[in-house]
Amino acid sequence: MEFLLSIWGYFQANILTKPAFFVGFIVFLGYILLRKPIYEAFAGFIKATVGYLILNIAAGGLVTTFRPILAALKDRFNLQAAVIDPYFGQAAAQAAIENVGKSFSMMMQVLLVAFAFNLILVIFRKLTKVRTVFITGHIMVQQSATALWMVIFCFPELQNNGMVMMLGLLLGTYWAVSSNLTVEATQDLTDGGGFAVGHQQMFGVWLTSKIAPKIGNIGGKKSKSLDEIKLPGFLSVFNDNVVATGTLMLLFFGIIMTILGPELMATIDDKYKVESSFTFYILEKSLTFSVYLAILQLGVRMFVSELTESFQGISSRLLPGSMPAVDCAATYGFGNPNAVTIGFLFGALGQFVAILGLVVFKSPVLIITGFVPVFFDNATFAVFANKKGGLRAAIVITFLAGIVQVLGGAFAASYFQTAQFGGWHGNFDWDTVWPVIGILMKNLQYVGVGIVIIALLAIPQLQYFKNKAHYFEAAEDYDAYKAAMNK
Ligand code: ASC
Repeated sequence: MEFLLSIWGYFQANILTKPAFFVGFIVFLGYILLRKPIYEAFAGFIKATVGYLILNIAAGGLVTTFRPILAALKDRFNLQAAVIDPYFGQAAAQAAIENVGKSFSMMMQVLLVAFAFNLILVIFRKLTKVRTVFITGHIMVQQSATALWMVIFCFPELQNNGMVMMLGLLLGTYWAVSSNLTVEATQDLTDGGGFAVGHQQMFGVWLTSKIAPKIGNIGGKKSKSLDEIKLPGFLSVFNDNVVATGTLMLLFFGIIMTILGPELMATIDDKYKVESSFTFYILEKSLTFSVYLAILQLGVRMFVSELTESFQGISSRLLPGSMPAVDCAATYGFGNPNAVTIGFLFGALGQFVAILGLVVFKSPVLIITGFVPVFFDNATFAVFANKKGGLRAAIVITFLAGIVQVLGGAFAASYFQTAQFGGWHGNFDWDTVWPVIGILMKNLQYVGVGIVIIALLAIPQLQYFKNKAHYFEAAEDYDAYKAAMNK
């Protein structure tokens, strides 16, 4: 048992929580299963891993550059507020767990049970109808932290082993079922890219894919897709994605950094010295956004094309009809690049309106916009919404999502008592689905956990029931699925 746990420890530390390698090895294995020569499998491993590392650099750059800027609003206005962001959420959860004298080290076993349970659900997919394996490791770690605190909060008496088993089953079910919900929409967006979304807003992606067509076609008035919009006259410079994003981010972060002021900026960014020009500092910082977005798309294209081809090996020989569920940013390489920017801006607008509402109505918990949810969730929603319902859907849905993120986040930070530790997870599913799960667990205890797991497991059954003939085809053979759906 010790030996097995140490193998798991190694796998977890070096591969599972490093999706770049995990994806690389999956690509390698996929090519081998497709009986490609070993050197081609090797080449695939390198390209997929490098592609994912590029994506990491870009996503990490965005997060480390822009997260402190938004979070600094809290200091600027001397607020007692919870930041809705998974990094703050993870830190708050950890602090809360240690505050009640429990150990954070249960995480390793929780991850093992949850990941294994996800795999089991896929292996028995004929029965369970689950098609996706969640492989976005750093997200799995963040979610385990928040969920561990929720379970400790709801079951303070539970012993560690019981905690690990219960949480493992709960998380594994959530990973499997929620990512499975995104299969059809993601395949449609990527024209059979061969992956699903395994991140923090899968219920939101599903919801978007259902309501975007309706919003995009209100009263028979069809919204234009971003791809069809060609701005006239001098505005035509904004048809270029780099110009559009650069200008909008300059406005957005320019205003925020001006509000923060040079002294505060110098304390959160040691590269800035108060003596140097604040104007050019703002210019450079803001335009970095476009830089990272461009890098991100390059990385996505690289690993997705390898994954698409090689995963056929896995889905034809090892786990038929299955797919990997990866980072939401993988979708940004598809659809209109300006969708990402639109989603961020209208999501932020929705969040700001909701925060103003909290202030006006004297909410006991105040919220500060966190960069990860406001950007990555809403950019993802906008990409899907634009595809299914055009610009109107992208704007309306992300604005509403921003409001939901703040109100749901404020509720959760207060209910689960992490506000006093400075944050809440804050991504869409964690402002909607998870608070409901938590309320059920707190009030109905084990019955609540049972209800949650059964309700989650019923979701793929319902999906299957609606499209029995082609449900597995959507993952297994997209061209056949598309042909059948177009009929
Ligand atoms: C998250 C998180 C990140 C980003 C990244 C987006 O939720 O923790 O670092 O989103 O995964 O690509």
